[in-house]
Amino acid sequence: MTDCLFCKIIAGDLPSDMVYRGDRVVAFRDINPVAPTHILVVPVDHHPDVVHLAAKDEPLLTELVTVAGELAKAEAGGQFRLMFNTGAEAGQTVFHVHAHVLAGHPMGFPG
Ligand code: D5M
Repeated sequence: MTDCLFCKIIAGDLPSDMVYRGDRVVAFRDINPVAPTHILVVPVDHHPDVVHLAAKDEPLLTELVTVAGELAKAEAGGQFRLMFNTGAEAGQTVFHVHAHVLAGHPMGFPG
């Protein structure tokens, strides 16, 4: 999608701190980190949210979660929070599905 921020990052039209680039999934550091490790894991294909992704391409969702786990293991020993904000009311601001990988310090819930 031409007006999608994350499509532009994936295409290389906008800068990012890319930490993983596969054929179908990429990952880059969140611009406003809220944990020592805060990575966004993003499918190359545009899906607006995780429910849409699960309905249309379940293997891609599995790959997204697998990459999230590998990055969390490499950066922070493998314990992490995986978060998909889904809908504006839930805090989603970019409507290209992305998994927040948060790790690197103790966390309570919520917060
Ligand atoms: O998360 C959207 C996230 O995207 C939010 O944590 C900020 C991040 N963001 C926004 N612009 C950029 C760029 N340019 N690089 C890296 N990260 C970015 P949401 O769940 O939709 O609120």
